[in-house]
Amino acid sequence: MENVPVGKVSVETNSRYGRIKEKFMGCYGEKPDFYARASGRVNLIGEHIDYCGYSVLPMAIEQDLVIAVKSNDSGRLQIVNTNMEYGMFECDINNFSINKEKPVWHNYFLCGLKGLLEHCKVSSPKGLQCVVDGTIPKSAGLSSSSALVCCAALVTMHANGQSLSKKELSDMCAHCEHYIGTEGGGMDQAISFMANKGTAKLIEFNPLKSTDVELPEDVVFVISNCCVELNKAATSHFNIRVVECRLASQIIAKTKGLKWREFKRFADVQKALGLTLDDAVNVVKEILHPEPYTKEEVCGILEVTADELSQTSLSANTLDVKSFKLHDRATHVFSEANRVLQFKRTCDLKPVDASVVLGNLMNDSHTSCRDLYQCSCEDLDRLVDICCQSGALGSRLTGAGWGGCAVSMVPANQVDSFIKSVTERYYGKDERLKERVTENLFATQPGGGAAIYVE
Ligand code: ADP
Ligand code: NG1
Repeated sequence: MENVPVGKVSVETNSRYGRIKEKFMGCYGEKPDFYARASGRVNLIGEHIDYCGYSVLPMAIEQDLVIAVKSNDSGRLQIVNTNMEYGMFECDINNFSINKEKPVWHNYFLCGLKGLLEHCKVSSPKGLQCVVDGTIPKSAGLSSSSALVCCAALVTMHANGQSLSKKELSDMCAHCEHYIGTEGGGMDQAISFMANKGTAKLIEFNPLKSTDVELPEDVVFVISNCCVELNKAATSHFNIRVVECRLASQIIAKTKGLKWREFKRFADVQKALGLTLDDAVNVVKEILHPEPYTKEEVCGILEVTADELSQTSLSANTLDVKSFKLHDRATHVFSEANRVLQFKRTCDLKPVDASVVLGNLMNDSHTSCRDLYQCSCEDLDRLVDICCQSGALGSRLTGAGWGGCAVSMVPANQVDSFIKSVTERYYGKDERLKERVTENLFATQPGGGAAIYVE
């Protein structure tokens, strides 16, 4: 099993690492022992289906999170951020708690720290002095939070002389990001560790597996941020969707005579019933009604009390939700899972019109996210429309949504005119956005995964 690579970095020639080292010496008076990095990612297709057990198709991006580290025997964790927006933090490394109600940035670090210490049963953890430096736009669907969680786990692993494979780290980090309260799937953590420069990946779950996906050479993927931010852990939008999917799969399971309490994910129900994804869409039509379900109706169908439902299906921040949209969420998940497979097949078979087929799949994915899954927002929809009018063959929201980024597939010879047009039509209209175009609108190539560097 493959481990995270350990390489060399020259702080003399790499100005970013040079600046991080300088900050580290300014804070702690000594030079760091090592640096760890974890990248952000852009999901090309397969939105809100990883936590339902379905494959997704992301690639790592160049933007990443780097942590410079020195270990000691102080029993303390000290973390400082190069961005003044994030205040410094210090705690006992053997005794800390993760605040779900107020997900301040250091709590993501603590998720990775706790996950690794528990997984490896480290009884006397090393004290850590850290400087964190991130370039991934936050709450923009590019996975800044997971990069921090994964990087913190990697730091803890290396400082304590532990060795886990990329796969073990991915599974462990997917689980430990739940400490902050969001019940995501494992896409972000898997691509963060398993990415390879130059290729997108099909990520499959249970068991976790990643396969290279060769993208057409005549297109470039361009990311644009609508600049509306939504923090997943601070709101219940994300977990409500997770719960809606869980309830829909449990109702389908029960109606079809399965032991519904044993099911939480669509993929497991589909497998138990021996359905194709197309069959599954028809089963949704047959069993679920398009109107929202009240909690009472769900309890009636599953034959449980409201308290029992909280145990079997809800999460801490969804206990008070009164109405669930099940038909539309389920239809999105099954059809999106199908689009991922079609996208991968098209990349493999390379028909002459491959980029048109892929573009259409991306457009359909956005429509489904917007209308059925309702995880877009007005500005993001406007940006996606502008991208399509500016020459993209396909454009869609990427990541959790409710704001954040669109990813567009653009003919390689039209990238400059695409960027010019989106700049004028979206960013140029707003004084605040005008100054921030470079960081929010950029072409991207598949980047590499997590790594450790020493000088
Ligand atoms: P994303 O979709 O980017 O993962 P989330 O809303 O889930 O967005 O998480 C964003 C949070 O992650 C931020 O509010 C902050 O707490 C943390 N975070 C992201 N980037 C950094 C960074 N460079 N330094 C410290 N914390 C960060
Ligand atoms: P981002 O874009 O990082 O908020 C979230 C989930 C993913 C996945 C996508 C939607 C976490 C850590 N990440 O990603 O697992 O469900 O939304 O496809 O919860």
